[in-house]
Amino acid sequence: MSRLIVISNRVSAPTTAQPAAQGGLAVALTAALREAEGIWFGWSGETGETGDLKFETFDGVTSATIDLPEQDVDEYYDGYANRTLWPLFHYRLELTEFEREFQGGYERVNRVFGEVIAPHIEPDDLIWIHDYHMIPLGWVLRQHGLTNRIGFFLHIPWPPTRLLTALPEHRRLVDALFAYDVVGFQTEEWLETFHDYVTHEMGGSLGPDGAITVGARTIRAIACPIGIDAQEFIANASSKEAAATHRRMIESSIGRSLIVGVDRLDYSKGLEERFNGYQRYLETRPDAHANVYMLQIAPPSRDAVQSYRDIRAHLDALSGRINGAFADIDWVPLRYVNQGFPRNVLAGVYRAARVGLVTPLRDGMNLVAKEYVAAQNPDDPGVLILSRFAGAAAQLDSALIVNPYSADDIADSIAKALAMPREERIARWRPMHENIVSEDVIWWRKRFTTALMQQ
Ligand code: ADQ
Repeated sequence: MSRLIVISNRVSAPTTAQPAAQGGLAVALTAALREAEGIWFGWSGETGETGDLKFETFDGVTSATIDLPEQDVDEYYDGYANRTLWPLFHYRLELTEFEREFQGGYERVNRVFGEVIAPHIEPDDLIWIHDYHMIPLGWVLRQHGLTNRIGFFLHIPWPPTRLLTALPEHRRLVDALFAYDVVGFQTEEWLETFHDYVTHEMGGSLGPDGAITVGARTIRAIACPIGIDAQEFIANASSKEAAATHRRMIESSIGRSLIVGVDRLDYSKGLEERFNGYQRYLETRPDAHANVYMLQIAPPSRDAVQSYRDIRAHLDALSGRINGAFADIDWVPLRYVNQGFPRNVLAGVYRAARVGLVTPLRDGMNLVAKEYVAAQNPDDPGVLILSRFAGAAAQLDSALIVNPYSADDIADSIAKALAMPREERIARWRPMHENIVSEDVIWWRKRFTTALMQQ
């Protein structure tokens, strides 16, 4: 059997230092790495001279990491990845920074990754590279003479051609994708926008089974939606910790219905617009005040980037204004919490919530929507309100689908969700739950690696 080599910006294989710090992606990939005796390569997250790879094997999985010098972290990670590609790929041209140094740092770090990783690759290894930090890495590995099957999966949206062409080096970036054998996107929509670029900007042609030909090179591009570890999350939701959290939430809500949001603090998640929508609900339904409250959990991320500090400051102010305007002596309408929680605690919070409010302005997939559905009580499930601009909306189409830019739409959906009879809640929840269980993270991993092996 071929080994599986996973390469991503950050490694989340279990280590002796952090045995349990695993999300769904890490769970799926570590299971595959364990079976295939593979290696997970990436940045350690530490700043320092790039020395040799540091190998660590824990619980049957080997990880190999390097440190990066401060300049590389500034230009590659905080710069090109988070200040150029992330906003551009989330349709936020006004937040996108175009700096030659960023692009230079990005290509330099990808070359460094290629140099340190290439000597460890064996001829029949299957290589799977993840996300926008590493788009050129497949091309770099080809320059080192590697002829292995190499696949790439993009976790975020693929932007429309007219936006992408604002990037001075757009053609160079997309050319690099043609070094892969298989390129995977979260949804058909992102795949279609990629097709549009390839046909209009590169003169490429589309063939059967996802084949795309540009010049002499043919690759395969597929839609392959990521799932969650559904079984683990369902088990989480009925764990002792989840039950204790559930009790704590119910007790503290004294009969009021909970609306929950859980997101990294990121402008793409539509948090300001969500708060505005909740505010509109409170303004237009004064009778509902005594019956409802909202909990927004949003751990800060990417603090080195100014636009993230800005959105954090806006949310601090907006949450304060909402509570100032509507709170009563015994009621706070919005609990706004900036910290992370263990997964079984989150599961208990989701289960206690009558409404899950997931309203990104643009999102590759959005795993919180799937976790919320997985955590519900089958006999009395809550209602998922989901942005039409989340990749997850293609699969979870029996949610209440909203336009996240419209405060009225969010307010009306909250009202509808809170009034929804149990039969309708069950009828909407059931197909979503079936989808989450059948197209889980193991299904996703197998779908991608099977395509890569067939290519
Ligand atoms: P993210 O943008 O990080 O991922 P998302 O898919 O929502 O977004 O995943 C967030 C994960 O972090 C979830 O598993 C969630 O439970 C966890 N999380 C969030 N807040 C937390 C908290 N306070 N405590 C603990 N855990 C918390 C990117 C893309 C997405 C895509 C994923 C996977 O932007 O569109 O779905 O990759 O491909």
